[in-house]
Amino acid sequence: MKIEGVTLRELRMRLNAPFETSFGITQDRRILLIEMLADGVTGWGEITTLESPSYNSETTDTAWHIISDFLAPLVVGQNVSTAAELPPLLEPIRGHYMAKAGVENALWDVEAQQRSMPLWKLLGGTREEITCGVSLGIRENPQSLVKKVEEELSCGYQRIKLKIKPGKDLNFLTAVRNVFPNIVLSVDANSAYRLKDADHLRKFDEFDLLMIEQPLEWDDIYSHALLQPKIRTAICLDECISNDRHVIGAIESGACKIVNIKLGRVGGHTSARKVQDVCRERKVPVWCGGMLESGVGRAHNIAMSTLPGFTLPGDVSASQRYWSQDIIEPPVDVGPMGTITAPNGFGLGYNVNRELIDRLTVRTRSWRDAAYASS
Ligand code: OSB
Ligand code: MG
Repeated sequence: MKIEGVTLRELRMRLNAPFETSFGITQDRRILLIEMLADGVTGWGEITTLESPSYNSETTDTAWHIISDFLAPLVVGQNVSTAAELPPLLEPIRGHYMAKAGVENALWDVEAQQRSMPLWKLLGGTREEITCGVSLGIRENPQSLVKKVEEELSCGYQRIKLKIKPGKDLNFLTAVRNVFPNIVLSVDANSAYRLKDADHLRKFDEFDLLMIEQPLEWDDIYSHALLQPKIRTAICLDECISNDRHVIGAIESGACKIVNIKLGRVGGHTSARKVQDVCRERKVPVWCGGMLESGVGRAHNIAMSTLPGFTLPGDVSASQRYWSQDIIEPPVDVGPMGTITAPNGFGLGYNVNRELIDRLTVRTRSWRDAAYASS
C-alpha cells in the first residue's frame, strides 16, 4: 500500500451530557480525525486524546503538533504491505501513543477495504457479537446515580462501572449495591488514591466488585503491585499500560488481575493485539476501554473487541448515549441483551458521514505525496 495522502482535522462535538471523572468534567470534545488515502482507498482513524493532559500526558493540541510536524510527513509516500509494518517506522518518535494510533488505525481501515474484509476479521477477531457495559460519570448525589444505573440496566447493559473519587465513593457504592445487590459492578478511580489509602480501599471489598480500575498513580505499576495483596478486589490497570512490555511487567509483578485495553493509549491495533496476546497467554481477562469517542473511534473499538482475549464487557456503548448525531451511519446500536453485532461491511463497516464531518470541522491540514501532488 502506497500512502498517497493524509488529512488531519479537528472537530468540535458536544456530548449530550457532561461527564465527570476524578480529574475533571468533560462536555465539549475537540476530536481529531485522520483520513488516509492509500492506493486510491480512504481509511479513517480517530485520535483519542482528551483536551487537557489530565488522563494521560497527551492532548488534542500535542497530537496535532506531533502528527503535523512528525508523523504525517514521515508516513506520506511510504510503501507498506500491511498496516502492521507502520509501527516500526514510527518507533523513532517517543511516546505520543494516541497520535500514532490515529494514523496507524486509518491504514488498517484501508487495508481491510482493499482486502474486501471487515476490519474485525482482518485483525483476527473471533466473536460476531461483543458484550457492552457503561461507564457512569460522578454525580451530584447517590440517588441520581441509582436512577441512572436503573436506566442503563433497562437498556440491557451487562456491566455498570462507576467513576469514583475520595468523598464520592463508599456512599455512592452503598446506595447502588443496596438497590442492585446482584449486578456486575466495578469502579474506576482514574488515579485518585495513594498507597497510604490501602485501608480505605480495602473497604471496597465488601461490595463484591468485578474490579477496581486504576486506583493509584497513572504511571506507577509498582505501587499497584504493593496494593493488590492488601485488597481482595481485583485491580484493573488502565492508564499505566501503554504497550506489551508494560503489561508483562504489570502481570508478572502482581499489579493487576484484569487489563483495560484502549486502542489509543497502547498506540494502535498492532500493539493492542500484542497486549491482548500477552494477557491471553497468562489467562488475564481484558476488555475494551473508551475515551468518549466519536463513531470512528467507536467502530475501531468494536473491531478490536472481537479479539479472543476480550472476555469481559467493554466501555463500548451506543452512539446515542454520547451524541445527538454521530458521524457514522448507521450509529452504533446496542441490542436488548447489551450486545453490539460486529458489522459485515468492508473496513470499519460503518459509513462515515462526510457532510456532517465537514460541518463540525474547525481546522484541517493535508499532506500529499509529491508523486500525486498534481492529481
Ligand atoms: O478511565 O476509562 C476511563 C473517559 C475519559 C477518560 C478516561 C476514561 C473514560 C471513561 C468513559 O470511563 C468511557 C466511555 O464511555 O467512552
Ligand atoms: Mg479508566
